Order: sequence, then structure tokens, then C-alpha cells
Amino acid sequence: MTDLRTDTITGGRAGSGAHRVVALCGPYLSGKTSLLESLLFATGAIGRRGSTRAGTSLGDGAVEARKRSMGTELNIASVDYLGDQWTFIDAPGSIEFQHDAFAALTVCDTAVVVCEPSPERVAALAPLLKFIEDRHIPHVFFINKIDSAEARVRDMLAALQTVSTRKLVLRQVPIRRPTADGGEECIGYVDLVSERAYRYRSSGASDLIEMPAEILPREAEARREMLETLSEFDDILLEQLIEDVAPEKSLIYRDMHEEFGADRISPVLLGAGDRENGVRRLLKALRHDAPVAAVTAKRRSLPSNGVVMAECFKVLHQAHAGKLSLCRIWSGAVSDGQSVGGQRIGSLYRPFGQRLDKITTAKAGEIVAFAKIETLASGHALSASGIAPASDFPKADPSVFSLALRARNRNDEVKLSGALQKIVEEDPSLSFQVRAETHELLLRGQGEMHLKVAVDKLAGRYNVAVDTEAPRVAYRETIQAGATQHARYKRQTGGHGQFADIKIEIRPLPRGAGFRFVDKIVGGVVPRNFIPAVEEGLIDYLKEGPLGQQVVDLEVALVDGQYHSVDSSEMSFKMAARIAMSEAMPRCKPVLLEPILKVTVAGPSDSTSRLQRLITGRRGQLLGYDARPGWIGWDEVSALMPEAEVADMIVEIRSVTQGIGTFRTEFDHLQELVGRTADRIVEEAKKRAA
Ligand SMILES: Nc1nc2c(ncn2[C@@H]2O[C@H](COP(=O)(O)OP(=O)(O)OP(=O)(O)O)[C@@H](O)[C@H]2O)c(=O)[nH]1
Ligand SMILES: [Mg+2]
Repeated sequence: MTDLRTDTITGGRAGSGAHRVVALCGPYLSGKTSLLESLLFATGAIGRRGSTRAGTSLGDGAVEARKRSMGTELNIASVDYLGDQWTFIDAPGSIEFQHDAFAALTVCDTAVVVCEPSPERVAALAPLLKFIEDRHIPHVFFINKIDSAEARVRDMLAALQTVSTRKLVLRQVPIRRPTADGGEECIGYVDLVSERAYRYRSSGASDLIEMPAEILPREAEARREMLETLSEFDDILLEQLIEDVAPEKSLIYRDMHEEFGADRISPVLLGAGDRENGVRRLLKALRHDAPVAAVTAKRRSLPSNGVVMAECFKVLHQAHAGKLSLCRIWSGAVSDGQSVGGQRIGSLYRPFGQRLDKITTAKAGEIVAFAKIETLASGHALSASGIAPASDFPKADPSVFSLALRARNRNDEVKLSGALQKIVEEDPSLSFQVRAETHELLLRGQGEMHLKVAVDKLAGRYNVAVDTEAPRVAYRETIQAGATQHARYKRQTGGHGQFADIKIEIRPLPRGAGFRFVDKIVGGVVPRNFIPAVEEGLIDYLKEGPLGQQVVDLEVALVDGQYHSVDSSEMSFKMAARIAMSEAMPRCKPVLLEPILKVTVAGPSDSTSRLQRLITGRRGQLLGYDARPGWIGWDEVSALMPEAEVADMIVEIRSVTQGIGTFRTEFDHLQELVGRTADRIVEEAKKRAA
């Protein structure tokens, strides 16, 4: 196909040595890594085309990915193709690893959205497309696995248009032939701009063939649709269509290029990534239409004035190279040994799958790894003025799933926290925290698989084996009745003894009041300096009440007491307070309190009623639903739900929303819990204490 690229629009042209970055993204298992393999093979960057299924692909070389035959991190590879440099970043498709995909999309010039050839599956594209469209990232759709497609391409296109707000422009129509078993197979395609027909080969470039006569009506119809869409943005083309003048191909190419670069249209291409079908056509479309770094920098309001500016989109910690900050250089050129913004650039690498190729210089547009710049984290940019956050870098989604971790070997605890810090720096959509209420080390993230992969990394890369369990809920208890209690602590052992005598009044307080201590001592019957010790003793006791939980929402008043001028001490008053509480509290009708969260669940509107049932099935109280702000065709359901029911809810939410539903929570209140569940919780607390 002839290349009629005009360089006036992008400031870079095919063969000009520009360096462009393409993100391969799309739903789980849609074939991105297989497509990367074919792209690398077709451009001569690898000599053999491996497969993800057999574990021989360049991508997914990480042990965690190989073990599961799925993408768990970014696969990056740069190639030369017809005089230009390209970096492809293949992102994992699982929604649990979506932060990596968003990071790749942030620094790319163009995205290839790789999708399954089935209309029912397009809904799964929604979160990704929302991100791409909100940021005006020019994107091509690649309808993959065309070899096994059952749906018609026009139905697929119609389905895609329902989730895309950009006008879709179909660039190819499939050529189908009947198969021996009475079905149909796609054996090639017609390119709608050049009006040439090609037959796929099982490997290698497609063959140019005579246009099959039977495809002509479909070809004419699809071409007309393509031109009509383009004419919405070009009056000359519109006029030609009205007057039935055949437009020049150069005009069509130019329109395609301009509207794509401005993110007004999205071309749709067909192929089968795992057998190179349609891959060279995709490469040519990218070469023709993908904007160069300077244009992308302008879209993102980043500098491209020749002064060094590099944006870090991902951090890796490697056994040999240490910390690596993967960056896109937006402006200027860097060399090893150079100082930028007070940071010395030690080593420079160009990643190629798992391999790191050492380089000495890199120029604007390239993706490189800087070694050992300790403070350069993802979402930060390095420039002459130092390191600063990039304003539009995506924030990690709030976590939806947690696990409690414990180092299998107690001596590994320090090592564990160091390793966790590195893992979280590599993937900011993970976080960890020591939860004071339950004394647990919690790892939080985007789903069970996400956390399992993190746990694998702890063991495999950092040599820290951990045991995991479901986190405990931070139950509390309170009282439903008051009591008055007298307590005396008295010991006589040899020298001077211990003496404290107090009288307290306990009463319940409203929910949310916490603990209140009231000093009602008159006439110094308990000397002033011992009163804080009484309060301390009370607080100490409240950490674990009669039901084994932290006690809240009560008042304890110190109303009377006695002391001994020699034997009384802070210690003895503290003891007296504890004794008084232990004796009184079981009589105060203790009751368990469970945390209730305000939960907002989001999903496509056709799943709303299922989401509501899911919530009520988990002891949730529906508060209402509304359109999700900024999301076309999505709803948000809000509800009050017990924390215990929310812990593994994401699994069920995903199963009723094609994997794309999500939720966020905030603490709302504590609520009394009685009955069998409460008894079980008290039983468990007792067992733990024992
Ligand atoms: N029939 C057919 N199968 C394909 C094609 N491309 C990929 N596959 C298969 O689809 C499965 C997933 O392929 P991958 O390339 O690993 O998919 P991915 O999108 O990278 O997966 P994640 O990164 O985990 O989201 C594998 O079993 C591939 O063999 C294709 O063009 N045709
Ligand atoms: Mg993959």
C-alpha cells in the first residue's frame, strides 16, 4: 500500500526517525501479548514467533505471568520499522492489573484496543474506553481472533459503537469462504481505502489477490459508510460524495490521518494476532497515522522544547540492576553519567521483554529505564528543576480486596516490610497497612488474583514466604445498662503495701460517643494525682470487654474512693479501676457492635437490578441508585452494608457485570448485632484470647 503521509500535521513523518509509542490494551485474554509477538516478528525484532499458551512468547516472561498464562505486568519492546523507531507496551488485560494499563496509556502516542470478535463481550471495554476517551488518546480498534469469529463484522462494529463515543471507521471487510463442515471462515480482507483484496497466509504477509466478485456489494456499502463518516469532518469530501465524484485516495488518507490524530474517529481493523493476519496492515496504519511524541506532549501540555523532561510511568525493582524507573523522554536527550535536576543518571537501559539492553544515550520520544534514581517514582517527572509529580498521571483505584499477611518465619518481619514497600512502589494500586484494631498486616489491592501475584512475588523475588488469611472485622462492643461498682485493691507484702479504693458509676452513651471519663471526686477522697491512673486503668480494661472486643460508647464516672497515705500509688488505683470494670461490665448487658459501611457499587445499567439483589442478599440496606457521574450507561447503587459482607463482594460484583463493576466504601456507623452470628463472633474472640 502506498504511504501518503503528510508531515505538516504531525511534525514527524514515516522514515524521519521519529520514535513513537503504542500501547496494546484490551480485555483479559483478548490476544494482546500474542499480537505483540507477531508485531515483533513482522518487524524482524525477533526471529521466531512464540506463543503465550506454550510459554514461549517474549511477553509474559515474568514467572508470575508464565505460571498463570496471563499478563501480570507490562511487556515493553522497541523495534525499528521502515526507518522509524517504535516501542510497544503490552498491558495486562485483567481489570485487577488495570493500573499498569492506564500508566502505559498515559505515556503512549496511540492505543491499539485489542478486542474479542464477539458483540456480547464489548461491554467489558467500558472502563478502558472511558480512560482513553477522557484523555483524547488516538486509538485504533483491532478486532482480533478473526479466524474463530462467529459474529459478523458489521454486528461487531455496531456493538463497538455502543461503547465508543468516537465515530468508528471500518477500514477492512472480511472475505469469507464456506468450510467443509458447512460453516464459514475468514480467509482474507478487502482494504476499503485502496480497494485491494488480500488473502491471509498462516504466517507472513498476506497475498494480494483479485477482488472476489461476490464481495463487491458489501465492499461498496462499507466503503460508502467509511466515506460518509469522514465527510462529516471534511466539506470537500462531502461535496464529492453528494456529486457522486470518486474521491482521490490521497484525500481519504489525509482525512483519516487528521481525524484520527485529533481523536475524532477510531479506525477499526481486523486480524488474528496469533498468526500474523492483519498485523502488517495494522503496522502500516500506525506508521501512517500515529502522532509523534511532540504532538502527544502538546496534547498533554508537556514541554517539548529540547530541555530534558522524562516522565516515569513504572518502577521495577530488579535483583541485579536495583531500582529502575521506566520513563518516557518527552523532551531533550539524556546520556549516562549526565546530571538532570540534581539527579545523576547512572545507567540507562532499553527494555526488551525481560531483557535490559544497556544504552548510552536516548532521545525524545524513547522509553528508557533509569537505574538507581531512588526518588523517581511512577507519576513523577524528572527535569532540570528536579523531580515533581505529573499533574495528569492516573491515581490508583481504591482497593476492593484485602488479605491479612504474616511472615511464615518470624525473623522475616523486617524483610517483609521492606519487600512490601518495593512491591507497592512497583504497583501503586497495591497498598499495605498495619491495622491497629486487629493487629493485622493488611495487603490491599484490586482483587484476589492481584494479591496472589503480589504474594508470589514476595516469595519468589524477595524470598519472604507469607501466610495469608481473610482479614478480621474490627467488631466492637458496648453496654445496654448501667451499674455502680465498688472495688478495693489491697496487698500487704512485707514493707509498704498497695491500697486503692474506688466507686464508679457506668452508663451507656449514644452510638458514636466513644468513651467518656468523668471525675466526680469531692473533698480529695481520691487525691488528684491518682485520678489519671484510674482513667488509665479503665481505658486499659476497655481494650477487651466481656465479649472480647474493644468497648465503646459508655461513660464511667469516678464518684468516691479512699486512699492510704503510705500504701496508695498510681499502680494500685489502676488495678482498682480494672477490678471494678471486670466485676461490673458483665452486668451491664454487653452487646456486640458491627461496623456498617456506606457502599457505592457501580456497574453498567443493565446489571443494576442484579447488583441490588446482591446487596440485599448480603444484609445490605439499599439507599437508592443514580446515574454514575461521567459514565454513559452506568449506574451507582448506594447502600449500607456490614463490613463482614463487603470483604469478598468484588468477586460477585464482577461476575454479574462482565468483570467491570466496582465499588468504594466509607465507614458509616456501628450497629448492634445479636443472634447466632454474634454468638459465633464472641466464641471466636474467646478462642483467640485463649
Ligand atoms: N483463535 C485465536 N486465538 C488467539 C488469537 N490471539 C490470541 N489467541 C489466544 O488467546 C489466548 C490469550 O492470548 P494472549 O495473547 O495471552 O492474550 P492477552 O490479551 O495478552 O491476555 P492478558 O494479557 O492476560 O489479558 C491464548 O490462548 C492465545 O493463543 C487469535 O488471533 N486467534
Ligand atoms: Mg497479555
